[in-house]
Amino acid sequence: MTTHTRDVEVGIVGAGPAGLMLSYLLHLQGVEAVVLEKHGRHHVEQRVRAGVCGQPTVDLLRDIGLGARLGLEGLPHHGFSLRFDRRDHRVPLTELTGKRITVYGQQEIAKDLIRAHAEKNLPIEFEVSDVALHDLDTERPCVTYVDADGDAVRLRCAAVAGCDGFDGVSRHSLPSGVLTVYEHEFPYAWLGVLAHTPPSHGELIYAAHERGFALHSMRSPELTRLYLQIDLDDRLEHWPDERVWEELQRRLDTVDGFRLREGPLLDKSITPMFCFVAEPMCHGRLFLAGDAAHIVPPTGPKGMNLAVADVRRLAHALHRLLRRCDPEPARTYSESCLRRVWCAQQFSCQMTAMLHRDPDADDFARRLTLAQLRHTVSSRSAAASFAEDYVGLPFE
Ligand code: RFL
Ligand code: PHB
Repeated sequence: MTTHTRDVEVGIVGAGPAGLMLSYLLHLQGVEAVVLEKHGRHHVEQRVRAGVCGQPTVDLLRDIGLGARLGLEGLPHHGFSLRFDRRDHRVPLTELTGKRITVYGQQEIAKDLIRAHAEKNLPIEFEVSDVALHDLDTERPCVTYVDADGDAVRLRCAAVAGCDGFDGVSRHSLPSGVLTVYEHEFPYAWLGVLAHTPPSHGELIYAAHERGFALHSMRSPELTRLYLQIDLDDRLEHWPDERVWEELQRRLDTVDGFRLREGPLLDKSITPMFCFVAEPMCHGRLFLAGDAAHIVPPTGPKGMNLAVADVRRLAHALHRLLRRCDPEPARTYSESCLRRVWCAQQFSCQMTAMLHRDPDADDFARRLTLAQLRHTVSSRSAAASFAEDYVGLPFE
């Protein structure tokens, strides 16, 4: 097999929110990049994942001219409910913080970014395989891969961005001993479903119930997104549609007779609840961003927003490094991202522990959790602090 050689300033592995956004931000700063994605375009545009965008993410999409569809179809929310003791306790986000969240699916952001790439002829190579990173310790790292036509390619770069998520190759390409990994696993998972039925409530509902956590969210006026806490070793085949609805109805039940609108389930998947941070987020000319470097439990909707925060910083750092010969922002990239990451990690873990039923907790610990929930909604300063963390830190 012959190997074609190509030159590009930045090779980006992964076309999730991190990789696509980085490529577009680099383009806006005149830095050329190529995105390499192992899946096809259809898969990337249909994958159901994040739903909640913080205001910094929304503002950035608007600032770079990609906010039009989000403005029309995104659902702005000014608060959400914490439901416990079979009652709603509203957290008025906007009243407490002046900010809001926007419900707009991750795959819609992917579609907007992919379309913007197509309009400007920016390269995204879908369906690549055998991606491998080389010479990361030098100023001329390279990425080898096999393209969709089966041709071997050697991409010579000035920097490589590992935006290939938790299961990607980038993080594992670093020499052993470089990374320190911090991990924590919760003893439960989430079953997520997408239902073809209008939301049953105008806002998100996070329900803490003695049978376990449940979440009512949405994607559009016709699509409801719902989650259930399940056992860590549970499997999809144990959750026929009728059982999913029965359990959701039980956990979201209220004293005044709340009922979910039921409908056909379009998607069903299981997500283990775990956290992970790899430090540092760069080595030589490889920069990790998004889920490739950190996972936060999705209870506090932060993962995609963190990925966007990382690449905003990375685009600036790479521009300074490659166009201004200024290595300083690249040198401090990891440290400054990690500050935000640990803050989000702390919040998401605390929110997870507060809302889920821990199978290993004793009655004393359960009482403490209930006290924490009550305090969060009854003290204005506690609610304000919670709301501030939930909507997310502004980008510097
Ligand atoms: P992604 O989205 O995983 O994208 C990585 C891309 O890399 C590709 N890839 C490769 N390509 C080439 N060669 C290889 N060897 C490759 N290996 C992998 C993959 O195919 C993929 O296209 O990572 P990225 O870009 O860092 O984005 C992170 C977000 O996807 C993630 O943090 C969020 O989905 C987390 N998350 C949420 N975040 C929020 O901000 N708000 C939310 O409401 C929210 N809800 C959620 C979530 C995550 C969830 N799950 C499924 C974990 C709800 C759920 C249930
Ligand atoms: C979602 O709609 O997928 C969603 C909403 C809120 C979360 C997590 C996920 O905290």
